Amino acid sequence: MSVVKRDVKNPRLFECAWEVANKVGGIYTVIKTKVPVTVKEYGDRYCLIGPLSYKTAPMEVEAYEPTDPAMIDTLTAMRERGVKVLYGRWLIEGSPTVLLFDTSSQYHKLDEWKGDLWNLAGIPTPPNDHETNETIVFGYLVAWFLGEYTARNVEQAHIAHFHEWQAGLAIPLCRKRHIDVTTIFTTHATLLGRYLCAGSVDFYNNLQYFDVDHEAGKRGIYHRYCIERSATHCADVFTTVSHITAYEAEHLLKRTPDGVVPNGLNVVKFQAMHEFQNLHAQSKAKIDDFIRGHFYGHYDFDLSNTLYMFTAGRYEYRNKGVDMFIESLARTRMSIGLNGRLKEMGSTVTVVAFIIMPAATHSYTIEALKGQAVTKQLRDTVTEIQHRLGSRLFEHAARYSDGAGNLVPSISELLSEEDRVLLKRRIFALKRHSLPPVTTHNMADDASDPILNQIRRVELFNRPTDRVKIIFHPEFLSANNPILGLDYEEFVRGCHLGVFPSYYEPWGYTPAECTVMGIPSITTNLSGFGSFMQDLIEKPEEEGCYIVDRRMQSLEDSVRQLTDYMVNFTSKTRRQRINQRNRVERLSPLLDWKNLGIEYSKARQLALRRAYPESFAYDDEWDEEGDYFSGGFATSRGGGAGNSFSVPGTPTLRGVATPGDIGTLTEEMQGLTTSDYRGGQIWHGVMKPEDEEDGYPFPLVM
Ligand code: G6P
Ligand code: 1S3
Repeated sequence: MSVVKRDVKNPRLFECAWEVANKVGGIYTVIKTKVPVTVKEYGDRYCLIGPLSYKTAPMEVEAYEPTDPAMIDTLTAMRERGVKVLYGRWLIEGSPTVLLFDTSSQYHKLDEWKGDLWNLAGIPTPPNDHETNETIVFGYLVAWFLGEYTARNVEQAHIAHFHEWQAGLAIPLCRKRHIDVTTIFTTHATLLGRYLCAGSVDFYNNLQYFDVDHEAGKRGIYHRYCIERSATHCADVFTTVSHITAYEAEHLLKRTPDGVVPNGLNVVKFQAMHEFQNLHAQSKAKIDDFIRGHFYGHYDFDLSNTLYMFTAGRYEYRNKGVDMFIESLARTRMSIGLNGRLKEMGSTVTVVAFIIMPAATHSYTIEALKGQAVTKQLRDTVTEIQHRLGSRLFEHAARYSDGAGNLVPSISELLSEEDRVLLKRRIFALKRHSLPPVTTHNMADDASDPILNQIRRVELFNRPTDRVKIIFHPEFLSANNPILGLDYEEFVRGCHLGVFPSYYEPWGYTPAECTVMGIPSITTNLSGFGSFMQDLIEKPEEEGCYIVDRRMQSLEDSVRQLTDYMVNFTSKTRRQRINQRNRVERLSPLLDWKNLGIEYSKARQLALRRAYPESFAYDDEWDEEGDYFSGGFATSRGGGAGNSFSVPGTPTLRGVATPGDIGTLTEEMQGLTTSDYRGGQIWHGVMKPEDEEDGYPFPLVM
């Protein structure tokens, strides 16, 4: 590719995503948590590129002027032509350099660039698709930048890594313009996959057969699909975040990925094991406070015998498996769900199931606010009385005896008539004629909201007789909320079990986050994370990582399996739960970027080798030195802590020895199909019994 010999051992890395310093969804988590290990490897040779959002950038980025002459000249040249750009440090751990382009500064070029895109790649673009317009302007700006910069910095090799279709348009442009940069494209989901799954399509059994152009056209996303597909095909290296998405990409984007780069997290290790257990107890106490208020008047269950389960994420009812969660809590076509099973067993355990998914709402319900208010008044009153009672007790005791030998007075002697009246008033205020609400908010679309409708259908109404209570909180959590005022992380720590029975989930950060916080979770083998854990750990459920089979059994059986997992969880003693949390937390090195970052290093290495083969021809000793495999990464997994009395044993892994074993990125992978590179475990869709109906999976139970 290159006419000049560039330095491939000290390359420059540009990582480009729509969510750089701009939180929209999961890719922000990927980029942000990965920064420390990438900075460790690349230092100042690393630069992230994203769009300039005036809403978030002032809080996230500190501007400074570059010192690299090629960067100074490039930015000067672009600024002279009206491009607005913010160069600075992203204020996160690792403080990486970022380059943010203001797309609005070049909107006047949109039509010209649209025409160019059509001439260059035959990609059509409709006039009013804002997201696509942004993608085009951003893509052209990034390609412009890379062209200018690589022409000025001719010493180093340049790697440009792009995430998702919104950032990927620069890839075909770099290819067509012969820009001297090697490119990587990582997809975190496919456009078509997401659309198809959200409908009632038997997705996994038909992946090979979809007429992709037709399906994209039917959904009005043909132009977006073309951008995604051209990025996929023009990249030197193409990767996805999981094997299941690799399989999907092979069929929907028509390129077999070069390998998988699993998503990691920035794992924070506590000095002592009990620290995260203490955090659980502290956070749980805050959830307890909310529960007392929410269930006022019906607070007839014992909080020390109550378990908090939850699901959370973007409101994708079917894709995120909320439908299966609710069904398993209540009842199924052939068997009773968790609520019925607990009643049948005569269990005294109460389960509160939270659903945290943002939807359109008007405000909090009066009932939800009132519950917290009356409980708070009661608590304040009890505190006041407690003080008065304490003073009286002290006075009495200080006098040694009342003369009648009465050393310790009874409570009725200490409680004044006034206190009694006040307390009674507060208790009467707790009287309630309605059941505790299933949602905390007034929903904009109450009558047709899928979650509310399913709750109504399965009749989970928070009755006193129900062992399973449900709370739908249709807003993301924040410590500033007047109700359930906790940040998401605090909430997760306070819960006992995360439940994420997803149908479409390329990776799935929610159960991964539970794992690193030491909270057990349930996921499925249709999620990237679930399959990843199943591939690595021999008996994941023994480690507190439960995986529902949504591939090889009927829907009814999957629901039953999920119910069984939850029922078994409720039978654990406190000691068993504590041990399980310790075991789960021990899995976190598997998800640590310090280990998983190696897959990104391998992708970059492959990209360099493909773009500059001549630089590697006589250089194989480089591999043997382990240059790109070391870089500060740990070389064994699951390790760290030794076996001691209070520490659970290391989980049994399926023979993986080095971080590199997890991924799949090798040059030899070329030409294979995804079923080959799963090491014999062929991905062949999901089982669908003949009698299973199409369409909505859970029929009405009358
Ligand atoms: C942590 C705390 C313990 C507490 C326990 C409750 O382990 O360190 O003091 O008893 O959590 O666990 P549970 O599963 O009942 O919420
Ligand atoms: C995607 O975000 P989503 O929730 O739309 O990317 C995430 C990061 O790779 C991934 O965890 C998730 O499964 C995908 O679906």
